[in-house]
Amino acid sequence: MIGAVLIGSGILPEERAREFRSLTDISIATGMKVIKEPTLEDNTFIYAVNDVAQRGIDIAQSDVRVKQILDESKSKEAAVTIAAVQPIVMTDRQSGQLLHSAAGQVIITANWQMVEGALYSEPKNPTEIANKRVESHQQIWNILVDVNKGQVSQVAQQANRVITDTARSNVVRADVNMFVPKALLIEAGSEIRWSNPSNLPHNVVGTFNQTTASDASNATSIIPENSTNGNNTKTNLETAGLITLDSGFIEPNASWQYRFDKEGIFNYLCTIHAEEGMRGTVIVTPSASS
Ligand SMILES: [Cu+2]
Repeated sequence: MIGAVLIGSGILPEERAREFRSLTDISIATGMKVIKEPTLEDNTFIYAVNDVAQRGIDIAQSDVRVKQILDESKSKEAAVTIAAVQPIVMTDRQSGQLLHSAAGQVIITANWQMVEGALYSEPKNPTEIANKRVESHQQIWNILVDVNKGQVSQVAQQANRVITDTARSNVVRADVNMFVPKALLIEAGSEIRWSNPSNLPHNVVGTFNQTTASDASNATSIIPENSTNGNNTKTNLETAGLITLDSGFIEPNASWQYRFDKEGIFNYLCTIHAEEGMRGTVIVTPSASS
């Protein structure tokens, strides 16, 4: 039995990373398992860090309190992220045995935004919202489950985070821990700049799917497949009309920009804060001048 289970409340992810110690006799299986990709119709993203943690999602989703959280979030047209982050599964190198604790943790994040007090649910052109007041709300719930007993042991709601800003044309603010605005609709040939006014690094990672938004609604891949396993070469992804974009770390007060030359849909996330639901979408329509 592994005793060291990190429970997230009040600890920033980067602080958790600092506490990480490599264990010489134990290896940690990694690889994000994507269970549901977000689509334009249902902006819910579900992933687990491993098969055992994935059990926590089913356990949580059958709980009455969790069902209520998800229903309320959907009624706000929030972008919902469900991340099963515990338990970590480890392999004992000597016996080859898999070890994990019974304590599972599922983090549910709902992100919804308002422009001039009206719910921002449909992505808009940056020029339409420029100089307007944008409010971004994020609500986080920590669900603790017992993966052996199949029960939810605790549902804890964290404080609501709010970021208020004046929208700037073609700029997405990468802040703690949300992208503002979370979705934009632009014409091919436009450039978007992600700027980081916070005191933490962020990144922009995802797959740009070169297809029309309606076709892409059922086939967007937020996690580049070649980042989770080495089976897909970049060439295969490119022939499929998929381009992997990775900004690298955007340090505090720095920014990163990208010009979208073709129509398509770009679902992305900050991999550092994925479990906190830090993700966004850029929809690129054909250029009006071509
Ligand atoms: Cu981030």
